[in-house]
Formats: sequence, structure tokens, C-alpha cells
Amino acid sequence: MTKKILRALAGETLPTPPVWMMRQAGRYLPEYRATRAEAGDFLSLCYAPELAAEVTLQPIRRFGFDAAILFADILLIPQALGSDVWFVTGEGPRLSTITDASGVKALKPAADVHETLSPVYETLRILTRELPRDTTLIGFAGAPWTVATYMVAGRGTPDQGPAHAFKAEDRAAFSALIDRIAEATIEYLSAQIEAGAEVVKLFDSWAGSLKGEDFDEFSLAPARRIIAALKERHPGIPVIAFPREAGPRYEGFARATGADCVALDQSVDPAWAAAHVQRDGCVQGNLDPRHMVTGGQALIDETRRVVEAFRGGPHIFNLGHGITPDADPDNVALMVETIRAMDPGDSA
Ligand code: 1CP
Repeated sequence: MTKKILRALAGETLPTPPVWMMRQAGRYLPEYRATRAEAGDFLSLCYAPELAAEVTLQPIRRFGFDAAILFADILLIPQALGSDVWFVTGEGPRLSTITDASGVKALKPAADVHETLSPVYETLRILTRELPRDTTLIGFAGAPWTVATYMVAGRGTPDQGPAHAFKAEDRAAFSALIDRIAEATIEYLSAQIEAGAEVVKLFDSWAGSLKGEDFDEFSLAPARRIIAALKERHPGIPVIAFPREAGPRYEGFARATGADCVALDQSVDPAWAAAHVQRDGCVQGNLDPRHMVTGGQALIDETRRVVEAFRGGPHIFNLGHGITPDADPDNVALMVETIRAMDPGDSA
């Protein structure tokens, strides 16, 4: 039987949605913290195939999710293009900054990224052997705009100010940066698919700060280009796009980019999305990750509300954004149980 996630991505409406979670491997799990300590630091964990495969498998063992997402990070691409990347404990990522055309020119060519990223492909090959038969393996990359916001600012920023400033000062150089990241992303995701990824997801976590033409040019167009190239090289490969906080721009995003599924953040009303986004195909989402911290009856009620809202079409259950380190694993188990108990064929 075809895996549930692949059926939903192909447009099938299932009795209950398949489920996985953004950031399902992470600090809220004690077994993750133990493996990370063994690896030394976060980036070493990303480049240690056996350990990265182990942390990818941990949430599958614990919760029986329908998908495993490769353990890596969107900031490996900047590193593979020649930026310095490091993580400051308790603060987050730091990168060397790119603020003008000369910085963009100094980046490596897209075809060179495999040199740095080959351990990631090895992680996927291990996972193809070790995952349960009905679990789908998802590969991923950051979308060019989101990756560029980190490459320009050298860190995470609340408003992506430095990237907006670069774009305003030298739009041609900024476009060249977006193009270089898009080309690298095509190389990277293509190699992930060859190594065993059955679905790929593009994370445009900061898409919501792009407005009007900027959204079209720097979120939508690069997604369309990447998706077209992947589908040309790997016919039939399903792609999930996540233009986080796109608001009304979620409508039509799948049609415009060729994505098979659009992932929705928790700011989107499920009833609205069922009418305006799901009519184009599969949607993924969008329980507020706060429920993984607070639990209780509200978690059960909201989980049911999301499932009910999307019941008329193809749906993959997920959170609206990543689970946070303060989440309680018992709440994750309760969410999965609640979804699966909604199967009309299930006597429970
Ligand atoms: O152990 C640790 O302390 C590191 C925490 C951590 C983890 C577990 C980071 C640092 N990255 C990851 C893994 C990761 N990152 C995965 C794979 C695992 C999984 O999903 O289970 C994925 C898909 C990502 C994607 C990612 N990294 C995004 C896009 C999704 C999102 O959350 O919006 C982004 C923006 C990043 C950058 C990043 N990496 C890590 C942090 C703390 C951040 C955010 C930095 C910031 O903006 O301040």
C-alpha cells in the first residue's frame, strides 16, 4: 500500500490525515539532547551521518509519525557556498555577512556545494535502510529569500531588516544572491532525492515579510524555478512549499509555483484555507505549536478542529511552525492519539 503521506500529496482525501511535526527532532526530546551532547555541537551533529540518522529516527520510534524529516539545517547551504557558519549556545546561528555585490561574487558556484553537503546525502541513505516501511522520508532546504536573510544579516533577525536594506540598495546584486541560492538549492535537493528523499520541502520561514512585487519576485518565483527544475530532473517528486505568514498570498501559491502541497502557519484560519487553498490540492498544518507546551482539553479540541476543517480534501496534519524546546513529549503523543482516534473505521 502506498504510504499515506504520498497518497495525500497525490490529492487523495483520507479518513484521517497522516501526521508529522516541524522540528520533530529537537531539544524537547531527552534522547535528542543526549545524542547532540555525543556529537559535540549542533553543526557536527548535522555532518555526522550515523548520529543525524539516529536523531531523525528518535521521534519516529516514540510517536510513530507518518514521515521522518532529514536532520540537517537550512544554514548548511550558506556554509556550502562559502559563508562561515557557527552556532552560539543559547543564542542561535551566526554567519559571516554579505552586504554588497562583491560579497555575492565571492560565493562558490552552485555545483560545488556537494563537497560540503555529501554527509547529508549519506544520512539519507542510512535512513532509507532504517525507516519503517510505511514512513515517508522528507528532505528539505530553506527557500532562497529565507536563506538570504541569514546570509546578509549574519544571524536571525526579527524583521529581516538587513536583507530588505540590501534589496533596496542594490536590487541587481540582491537578485544575484537569490539566484545563486536557488541554483545551489536545486543541486542540493536533487542530490537529496537521489539519496532517497521521497518528498522535499522548501522552508520560506520569512516569506511573510515580503510584500507585493517583492513577494512575487523573491518568494514565489524562486520557488517556481526550484520546483520546475526538480520535477524536470525527478518526474513525479512531490514538493511541499511553506511560505510562512504569507496570509492572503497562500491562495494560489500552489498553482503559481507547481507545489503539490502548501504548508500553513497557525495564523491562518483553517476554514478559510479549506475554501481558498485546499481547493488547489493538499494542504499541511496548522495547529499552534503552543498546544505542545500547554496540552489538556484545549489541545484535544484544537486538534479536532483542524482535522474537521480539512476533512473534505487532501491534508497532512502538522503544527503551524516548529515545536519549541519547552514542549512536553506527552502532549505530542496526545495529539497523535487524538487524530488517529478520529478515523470513522476505528472502533475506539
Ligand atoms: O540543538 C540545537 O540547539 C539546535 C536547534 C536546531 C535544530 C533541532 C536548529 C538550529 N536547527 C535544527 C534542525 C532543523 N532546522 C531541521 C530538521 C529537524 C526537524 O525538523 O525535525 C529543520 C527542518 C530546520 C529548518 C530551519 N532552520 C528553519 C526553517 C524552519 C523554521 O523553523 O522556520 C530555520 C529558519 C532554521 C534556522 C535555525 N536553525 C537553528 C535555529 C535556532 C534556527 C533559527 C534561528 C533564528 O532565526 O534565530
